[in-house]
Amino acid sequence: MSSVIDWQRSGEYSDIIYETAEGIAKITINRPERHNAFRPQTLFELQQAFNIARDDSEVGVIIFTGAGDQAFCSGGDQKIRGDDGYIGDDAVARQGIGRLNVLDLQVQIRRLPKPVIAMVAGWSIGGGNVLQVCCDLTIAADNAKFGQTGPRVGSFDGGYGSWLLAETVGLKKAREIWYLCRQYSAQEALDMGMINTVVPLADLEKETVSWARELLEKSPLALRMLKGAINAVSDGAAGMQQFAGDATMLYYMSEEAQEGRDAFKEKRRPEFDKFPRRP
Ligand code: S0N
Repeated sequence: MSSVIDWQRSGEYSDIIYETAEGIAKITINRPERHNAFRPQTLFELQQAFNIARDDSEVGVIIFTGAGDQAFCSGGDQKIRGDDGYIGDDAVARQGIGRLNVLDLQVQIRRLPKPVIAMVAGWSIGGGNVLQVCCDLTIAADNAKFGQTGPRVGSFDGGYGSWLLAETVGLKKAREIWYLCRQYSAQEALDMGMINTVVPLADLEKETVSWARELLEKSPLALRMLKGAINAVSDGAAGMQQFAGDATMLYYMSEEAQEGRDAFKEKRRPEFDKFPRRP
């Protein structure tokens, strides 16, 4: 895959790469020897990188991908799976306690008020596929393969991995994907509505960057509100809380709300009469 944009790398990470260019952040899982399976450390670093991208006002779109062209992500690293989760090398792990911290990352991607595009080459499997389902858009290479493995390897994701997938591809298809653990080509994934487009592997980054640039031309607040609105329905009260927070942010930006703040600071009665009581 040739690079179509001058990525600038920053930060010190062992399991991921964080890069930015032209208002786009690219976050790459960098464990190609395990088909980019994640371990606790990978997830800590991903959470940090997504936070950096969220806080960077220069960044409008995030591309999430895996290193190399063999895998986007193959899910939890089964080689370090203990009896109650994944065993890292942090203080918690030293007490023999496992972690299931991919769930935090899923929520973070859903809540992040900027579009996240999954750029998928090769395997998108298990918890890796759940991550691409959580992303706003997915651009796949023609060598991509998608699937869940839970009932084969002794795991399942009953959260976003199940019901968000069902919302995305329909209940019957979601059951088939999970119950039978089959693998699906990029074209099949496109046909079932699990991804947005398929391109030749050589064009994957060019196409993804082109989608990102198109997004950057759009109103950031409109994109933020649409992401919140679309996710609010399936995220229930938590989704509404996020959407309501955005409504508060917009209200703060109005003269009407600022009048309340200013009146308090100036120790006077607020003059709300000057604002219309809208129909
Ligand atoms: C992807 C597969 C089908 C590719 O097969 P292929 O092409 O034949 O390659 P391999 O030779 O198998 O793989 C190349 C090397 O990569 C290693 N590797 C691949 N996947 C993993 C993995 N997930 N963990 C560790 N290593 C992996 C291979 O072992 C090989 O290296 P060597 O030769 O050195 O051994 C095939 O690789 C495959 O089926 N992989 C396993 C896919 C899988 O089952 N993933 C885990 C599914 N479960 C989860 O993701 C957990 C879900 C989850 O995270 C979660 C959900 C809800 C609540 C909590 C959690 C939580 O656990 O946190």
